[in-house]
Amino acid sequence: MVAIVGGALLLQRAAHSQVSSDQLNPNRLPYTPVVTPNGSTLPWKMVDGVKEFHLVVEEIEWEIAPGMTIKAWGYNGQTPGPTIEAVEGDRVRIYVTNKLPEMTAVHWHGVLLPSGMDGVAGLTQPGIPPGETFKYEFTLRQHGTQMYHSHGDEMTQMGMGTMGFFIIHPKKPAHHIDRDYAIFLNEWFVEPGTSTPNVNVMTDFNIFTFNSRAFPGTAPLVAKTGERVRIRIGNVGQESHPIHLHGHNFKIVATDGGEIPGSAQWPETTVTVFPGQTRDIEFIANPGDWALHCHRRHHPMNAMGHSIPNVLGVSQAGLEEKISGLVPGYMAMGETGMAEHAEHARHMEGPANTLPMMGGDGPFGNVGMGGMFTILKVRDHLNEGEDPGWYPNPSGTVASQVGGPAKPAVSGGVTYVCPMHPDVHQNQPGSCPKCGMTLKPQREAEPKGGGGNHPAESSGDALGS
Ligand SMILES: [Cu+2]
Repeated sequence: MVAIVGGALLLQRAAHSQVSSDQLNPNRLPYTPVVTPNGSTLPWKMVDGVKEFHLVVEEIEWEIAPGMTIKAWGYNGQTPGPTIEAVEGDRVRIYVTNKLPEMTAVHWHGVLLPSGMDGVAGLTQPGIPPGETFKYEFTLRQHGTQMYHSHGDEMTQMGMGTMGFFIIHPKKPAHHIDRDYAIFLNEWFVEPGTSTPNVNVMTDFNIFTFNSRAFPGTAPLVAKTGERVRIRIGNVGQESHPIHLHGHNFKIVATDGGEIPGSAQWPETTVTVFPGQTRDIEFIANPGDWALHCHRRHHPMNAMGHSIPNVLGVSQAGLEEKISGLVPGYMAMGETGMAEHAEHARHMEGPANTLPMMGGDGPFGNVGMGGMFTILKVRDHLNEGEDPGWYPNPSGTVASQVGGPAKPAVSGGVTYVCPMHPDVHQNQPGSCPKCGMTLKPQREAEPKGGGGNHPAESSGDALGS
């Protein structure tokens, strides 16, 4: 036993390194390897005809997005843990070493196996004590998107991130897949300024993640125009997430219970994944930059201040001056919505170790999103392994301002005003000397002749009212 434990730990060191090129070389694999954005694939080693894997469950430091790092619990330095890939018919042996401060067990969610390998602490095995290694071994009798997660003190352990994909490829795929992605959903509550998720929270989460990353920390998905893409989505969290893909109709082709027959599939643009479920979607990629996000409206957002008062539509004129006398640096906001928050976050220091509600630069300015949000980038040509940048929209296919872009101010034309400090205004673009926000163009009295704008539409001009 000591020798096995020692060997497992020794091999685990190697497991932390990159997957060998053989294991990711599609030409040497009988399947299209799954890509786990912001994650990795678990290496394996063939030992006497058995695929051997090694997982170490431990406390880790995990970056949710630049500017926010949490103390999570994960496998092999990651949450979700590295994706296990195998093929139907394989015999697998999985060593699990527990470096958590309490017992654990690993349940192979959706995998058909002997009861004693099911990984429920107390029911099918004793919990793995801290410092010990257990061995699971079984033959894969199915294919599909399964998961693994701890099954002992679930509230704490899964709340801290102990989960991962267990993907079993069919022996003979029904059709070829060009890109195969896997995204784990999760939600967290991390009090701003702290780094340990509060696993006691049941409903009011403030960080929402794809593969434990929040936008703008989420890696994009890429594909070539016309390719068949599969996205596998898993959830062992506390909430359901309706995941929406722009620019495509897809079909839900499988659940963790197996494939859905073609006659039972229907087209969708949103797939809801409840806790304890996986869903596979497939589609043919259309060129563009397409948002992929949870459609619950708080979930493509970062840390939310749920206890703040609702001031939407409430005039805060003069409030800032009064309160800033008592609270230096006080800034009134929310009167016109929260989009300005993204602007403030660029130049104002927020609370430590948390994320502004939304952020991320796009080709047209700030992307007013966060949380469960990423981008599917589809191009006619790709340099594999490189981010293709922003989509070069064909001429005439971008929504644009009626009357053309804002022109430099002329007398009686446009003036540039700080949304926060109405006393700051000037006749050219710039930023507010008080708060640094980008000044917003506002039309003064409409000059005769429409000021060069489209005359028929000047009344509907999109400039500030
Ligand atoms: Cu959601």
